[in-house]
Amino acid sequence: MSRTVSSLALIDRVKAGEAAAIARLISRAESGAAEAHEALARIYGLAGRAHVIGVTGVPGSGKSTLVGKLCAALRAKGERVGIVAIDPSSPYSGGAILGDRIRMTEMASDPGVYIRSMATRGAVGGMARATLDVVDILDVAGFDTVVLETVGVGQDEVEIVRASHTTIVVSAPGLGDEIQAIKAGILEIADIHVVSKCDRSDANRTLVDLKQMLMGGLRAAPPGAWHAPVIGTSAFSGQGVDELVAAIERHRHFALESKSGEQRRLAIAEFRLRKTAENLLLDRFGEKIAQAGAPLAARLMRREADPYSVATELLNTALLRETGHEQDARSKIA
Ligand SMILES: Nc1nc2c(ncn2[C@@H]2O[C@H](COP(=O)(O)OP(=O)(O)OP(=O)(O)O)[C@@H](O)[C@H]2O)c(=O)[nH]1
Ligand SMILES: [Mg+2]
Repeated sequence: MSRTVSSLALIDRVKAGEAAAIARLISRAESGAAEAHEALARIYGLAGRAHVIGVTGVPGSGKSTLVGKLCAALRAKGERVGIVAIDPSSPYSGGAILGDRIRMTEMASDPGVYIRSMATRGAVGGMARATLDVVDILDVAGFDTVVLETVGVGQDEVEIVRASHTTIVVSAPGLGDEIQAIKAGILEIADIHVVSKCDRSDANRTLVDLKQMLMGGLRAAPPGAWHAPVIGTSAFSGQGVDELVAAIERHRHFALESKSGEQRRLAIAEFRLRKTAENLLLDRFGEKIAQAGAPLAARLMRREADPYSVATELLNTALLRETGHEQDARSKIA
């Protein structure tokens, strides 16, 4: 019989960089189990060293390929690299998941690289909280850089990638107008723009278009603000990868030394607080709400009550029960 190791007991092994312990603690972070809360709380206190890089862009823009190149360049500098890939849940990019996994498995034979795919499906609301816990686990495990790859569609993905220290938005030549339109919404979050696939003949056009699009924003920027560079890369020829590594390093220093970098770290902390609180709220009340909800739903169905007042009543009941005023709650509802 194998005894379950407590999450707290995994911490020292995670600190020692033991892959099996890292994988285990990550799974517990993903599951959101209450047993892991104390361990994850300690992990938070130990983390804060790693540089977190978010990579986003529309499906097929070359993010995973670029992350692979970036990872190799950072490895060559002696850095250990953690990669967290958030699987795209949008149906039109679903086909790429398997390919990514295979490529990532190849990279994973290097002990200085740790790769984890996280599924967005089913992780309602909890994905952001889990992802940031996973980043901390990798940080504590000694990975100098942690890269988060998410598809830049859907608010959740965009919010998560914003919770990184340096955000890279990848644009690719030759994508249709419809796709470019989705992209417009995420351009503003970039600290660094990458135009991928610069081995293609239509890449120059994309570079020019993107720079032109960004010109307006540049004029409005306050003095001392970070100017997001536009870097053309080719994963095939290796063009631009060193320039990208240098830009990341520049931005890392900027983020550490500037007022706006501090504001960004505060915004990340606020986001994290909100997401964790939302999770705890669901953990505590989700089941109670489901139980107490059935009779109220019947009233709603018969249109004897409206959804707003019934939902308010439901929340009040759950809250009162939680704080031990069950008797009060019952008499109020009766
Ligand atoms: N010509 C050229 N093709 C590239 C380059 N980088 C990636 N590709 C191709 O673009 C396609 C998509 O690459 P991925 O790296 O999987 O793109 P992605 O953005 O991670 O895709 P999703 O995760 O599905 O959103 C693949 O067929 C790659 O071979 C490049 O530098 N040049
Ligand atoms: Mg990918």
